[in-house]
Amino acid sequence: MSDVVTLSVSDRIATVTINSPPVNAADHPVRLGLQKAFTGLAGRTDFDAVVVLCAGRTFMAGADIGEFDTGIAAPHHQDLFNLVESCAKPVVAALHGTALGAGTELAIACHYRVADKGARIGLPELTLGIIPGAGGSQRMPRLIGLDAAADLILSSKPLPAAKALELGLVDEIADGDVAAAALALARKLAAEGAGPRRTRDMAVKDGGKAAEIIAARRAQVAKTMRNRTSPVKLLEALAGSASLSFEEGLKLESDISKQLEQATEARALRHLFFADREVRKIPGIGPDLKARPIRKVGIIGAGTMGGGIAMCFANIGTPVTIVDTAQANLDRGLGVIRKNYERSVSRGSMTAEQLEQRVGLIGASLDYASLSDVDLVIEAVFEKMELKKEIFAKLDAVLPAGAILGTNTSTLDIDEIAKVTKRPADVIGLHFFSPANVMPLLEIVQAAKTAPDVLLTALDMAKAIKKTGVVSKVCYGFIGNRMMDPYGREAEHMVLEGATPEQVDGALEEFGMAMGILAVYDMAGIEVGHNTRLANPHMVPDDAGFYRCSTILTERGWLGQKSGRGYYRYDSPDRKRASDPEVIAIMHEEGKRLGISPRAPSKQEIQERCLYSMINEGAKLLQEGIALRASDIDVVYTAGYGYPRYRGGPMFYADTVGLKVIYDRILEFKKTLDPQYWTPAPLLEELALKGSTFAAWDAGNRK
Ligand code: T1G
Repeated sequence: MSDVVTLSVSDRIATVTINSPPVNAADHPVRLGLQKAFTGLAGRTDFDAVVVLCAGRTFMAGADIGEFDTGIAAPHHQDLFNLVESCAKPVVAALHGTALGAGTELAIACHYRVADKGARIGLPELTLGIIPGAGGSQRMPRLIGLDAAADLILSSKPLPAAKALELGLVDEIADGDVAAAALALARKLAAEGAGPRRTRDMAVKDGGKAAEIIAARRAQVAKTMRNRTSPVKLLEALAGSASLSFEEGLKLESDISKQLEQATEARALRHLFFADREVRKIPGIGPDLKARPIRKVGIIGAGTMGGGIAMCFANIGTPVTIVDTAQANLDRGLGVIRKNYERSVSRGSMTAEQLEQRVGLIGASLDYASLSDVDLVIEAVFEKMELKKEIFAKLDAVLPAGAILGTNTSTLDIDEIAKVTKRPADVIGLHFFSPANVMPLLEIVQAAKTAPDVLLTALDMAKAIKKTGVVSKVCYGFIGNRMMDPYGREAEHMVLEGATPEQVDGALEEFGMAMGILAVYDMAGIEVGHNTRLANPHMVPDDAGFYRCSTILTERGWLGQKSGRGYYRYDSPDRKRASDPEVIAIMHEEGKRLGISPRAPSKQEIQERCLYSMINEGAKLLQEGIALRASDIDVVYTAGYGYPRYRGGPMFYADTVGLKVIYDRILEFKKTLDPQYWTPAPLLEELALKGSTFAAWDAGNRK
């Protein structure tokens, strides 16, 4: 037997145990071990039933995702699970933790399933740009029905055990230990002389309505998963479960899986799976470094950001005190927090008692002395350097030794803020994105003197509050906003050249951005960017067209959704954006007044000018050491800026286009547009000219 899969028989019950940390992924050794176990059982008569279980924190959590890039050796998942299902005696799976992907497919190739009450069971393959390729697309409809299977797989969300029981995906929920419960069921089946109950032999109960079910799901996919291939192919495989024999259905599933696994969509999503985890690996932070405890948090500023950040900590049970200069601000801030929670209760995502419990964790005070026992303070006040310095000096005077001083600034120099304290090593940037209680991205800004254990504490804190923490060094705009600058600049400039906001945003949304950038400005408030540029004149180039639309709109008070108009009009109650001919005329007139030569940029040019200028800036960030990895930049954009995950992020996308293609296009833009913006970053030029990629650069720099 292999050391990752063991087989034992006792009292005529066979137990197959998989023990392959950290998640019992179905990698090659596990597959070999399972094959050996079930091949061995086929030749034995000293058992009447089988239990399959996993050691460690979870039942099998899927195929080994890394294997898709290195090649999947036999035994392949489908064949292996067919072998399990063909066992002549009843096979009972004991599910705990998160049974996902191949783990769920193994479970439904077994004949019975017992789940721990906290277990979750799912088929998240679409999040990796593939479909369940180990029989799941054929067995799941047979077990729970075609429509329920489509729902489960399209959602990519794991089901809690109770729901799985309701659907018939599991037979029992264990009262106590799931292994014991599975053993008891195995004994019962053996005593009854029960044979195997093979999923493959079941009929798809709503198979008769397959055509309408699949048609409805096709409409859903077209609306909510545009530009994606895997969901469309999934429906093809599911349709096959109702129209083909089991064997033909497996063949169809296998053919589709092979097509998808190496397609750009799957490679992009696999890239992000690992990139989302790579962000935690920081040079200088070794396994022996200890994070500081965070038992109580202080927030300075009861505004939107401060309130949202306070909720992040209350949500995980950490007491938090908000400090502001005026009681009215505190009252308003606490009121907004309560309203946010009330919305969650009305949506059913939390209970009334949870609301009270969380609100109970959020204190308020006008006095900094109330922060004398906190482990972390996060300042979230206006973007005024003098104000932040004043606050940090006061914090320095009251906070206990070892407390961490965080600032939520999005543009100001954290090194300068740290200078006013006697503890620059304890100062760090914690850049949340609004609304802070919702947006998953957190830019962790490592200042020049930030201590390694402070950085580690911030990374652990990000994971604890369920944020994706990405480390950035100090520069104007850190990673995300620094790269948004050229992206938005080109979008606005094209409006001055004669394009309409709809054309610009439409092109970007067709690429896959969740929202066109001009509509984003309308949502965030056009004055936000405008005021940041006013506060940082050194960052404004010598170009009258630079963010000129934002200036005009801000000066007119047309700030976007909040004023009912910005780039668009928002007259309907659902705040749906509508074209505003007056704004378009104003901007086109302004373009002429500035002497900007009119252009009618094609959809492709709109995408190239916005996306390539962003990529060029990203290359500069890598070169300057602001971002540690190109893949970190991809995480920032897919977690915080609505960049489509199925494109892999801006730097992965650049590799798929080809850096030389991008480099040549930038040189063309240098000739036809404002040359000050279109000089290829040296790193982009270097990689393009030697036919390399950002991925190779990351690999070469992996410490
Ligand atoms: N393959 C390879 N490595 C994996 C892995 C997997 N499936 N799942 C986790 N890891 C690594 C991860 O990279 C990290 O490594 C460590 O385990 C801990 O993970 C044939 C084709 C299970 C909910 O999509 O969702 O089956 O960074 O930090 O937060 O039809 O991991 O420490 O070096 O995420 O507790 C389908 C993916 C695969 C599940 C645990 N399965 N994993 O979360 O820990 S495709 C999935 C997760 C498939 C079949 C198809 C989560 C988790 P390192 P972690 P966690």
